[in-house]
Amino acid sequence: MRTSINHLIRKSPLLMALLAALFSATPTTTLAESLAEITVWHSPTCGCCTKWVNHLEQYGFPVRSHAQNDVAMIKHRLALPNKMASCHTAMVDGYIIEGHVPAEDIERLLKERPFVRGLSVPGMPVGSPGMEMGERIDPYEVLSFDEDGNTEVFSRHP
Ligand SMILES: [Cu+2]
Repeated sequence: MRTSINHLIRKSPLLMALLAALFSATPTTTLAESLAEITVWHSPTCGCCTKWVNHLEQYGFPVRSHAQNDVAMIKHRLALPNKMASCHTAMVDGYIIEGHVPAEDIERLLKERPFVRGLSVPGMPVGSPGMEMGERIDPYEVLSFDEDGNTEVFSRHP
């Protein structure tokens, strides 16, 4: 009897240490899958564009942003359908991102890789990323589009 208790006591610290090690073992931290770099063109005076860039960066996208006056020229060069146009234009991994598209939609686009030219939030709806005005959020749609300007609803917010 005595020996068995001694045995247990003698063993238990080891057991405890083992259990502690097991339960405190932090899962091997895997680095978050790195997001593709987004190139953004916007006018140097566009405040909401800069806010949208901040939104992307906060989400984890590396952003290369070009402040330039002639953003229309970029839109033209990328053959962006006119009715998709908004304030800033971006490219990520071959897709055009136009206007205040939420970062989560861009991430989904890059995962699903649909056969489209890109995503757009036409106009500048209040409450979209970079267009915050207090509590106000106007419902808006993120559209995917092809070269000819055919669109489909990619997501709805809020
Ligand atoms: Cu804007």
